[in-house]
Amino acid sequence: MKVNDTAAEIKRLKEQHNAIILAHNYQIDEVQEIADYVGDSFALSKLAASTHADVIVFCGVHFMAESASILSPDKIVLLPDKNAGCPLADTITPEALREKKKDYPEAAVVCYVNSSAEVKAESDICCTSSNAVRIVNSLEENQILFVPDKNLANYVARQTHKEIIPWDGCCITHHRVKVEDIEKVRQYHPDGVIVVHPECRPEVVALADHVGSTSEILRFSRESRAQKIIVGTEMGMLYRLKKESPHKEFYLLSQGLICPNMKMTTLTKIKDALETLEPQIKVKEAVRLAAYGTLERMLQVTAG
Ligand code: CIZ
Repeated sequence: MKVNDTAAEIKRLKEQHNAIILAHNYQIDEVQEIADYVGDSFALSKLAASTHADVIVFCGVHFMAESASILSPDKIVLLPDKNAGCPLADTITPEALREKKKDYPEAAVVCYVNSSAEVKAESDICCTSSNAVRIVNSLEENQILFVPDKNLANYVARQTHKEIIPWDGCCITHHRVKVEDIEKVRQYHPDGVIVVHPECRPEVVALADHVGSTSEILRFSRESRAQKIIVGTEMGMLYRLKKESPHKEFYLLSQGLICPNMKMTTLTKIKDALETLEPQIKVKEAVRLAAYGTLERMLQVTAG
C-alpha cells in the first residue's frame, strides 16, 4: 500500500472506531504527521483520559501505553508494535524494588514515569523529567530512593538537599552522548546553543547550555533568541522542532541519539492495529489502582 493510501485507511478506521492517535515526540515523522496529538508521555496520557474517544492508539513504547491505560481503564489502548519496550524501564522489576526498599525503610520511593505499571505500583510518587526536582522537594522524607534513571537522579541530587539513592539504570540512547560530542559540536558550531535531556550523563549535562525534558526543549527552542540549536535528545524531536521554528537551524548533538524502540511504530502497524484492535495494553486492576495513586500524588503536587 502506498503511504497516502495507508494514511487514508487509517483516517477511515479511526472514524469507524471513534479512535484517537497519540504520538510521542520521539516517533518517526510520518507517525507524528498523522497523529491527533504529539507530546511527552504524561501529557499524552492525560489527553487520553480526557478525550471522548473509545480507542487510543498510543504510538510510543510499552510503559507509555500502560500509563494511558492506568488513567483510562475503560478505553481500549493499542500499542501498534507490542515489542516496543523501554530498556530503561526494564532495568528494574517490582521484586528487585521490593528488595531494595528493605535496605532503605525510611526512604520515599520516587519513580520516573519511564517505569512499568508494576514498579509505579510499588512506588510512593511518580515524576517526569520536568517536575522531578519539584516532586522530590515536596516530600517529607529526607532520603529518596530514585528509580530507575541514575542520570536523572544525579540531576535532581544537584538541586536538592535531600539524600538521593539512585537505581543503577539509564536510557542507553541518552547515555551514549559523550563529552567529546559536546567538544566536537562546539568546534563546528561555536554559535550554537546546546540543549540536552537530563537523561544524559552528568558530565554532558554539566557542559550543556540548557537542560530540559522534551516539552522544555520545545519551549526553549520556541522562546530562545538563539538561531542555531544543538539538540541532545532523541532524533525524533527534530521534526517537531523544525516545524515549530522553521526559521531556526537544528542539529543533533550525536548521531547515536536514536531509540530503536521508538522507531518500531509505522503507518502500516497503526493501520493493522486499528483493523484488528490489537495489540491491546491493559493493566491488572490491583496494580492499576496502586499505580494510579502514584500518578495521582504527582498530579496533586504539580497542581498546587
Ligand atoms: O516522558 C517522556 O515522554 C519522556 C520519555 C521524556 C520527556 O522528557 O518528555
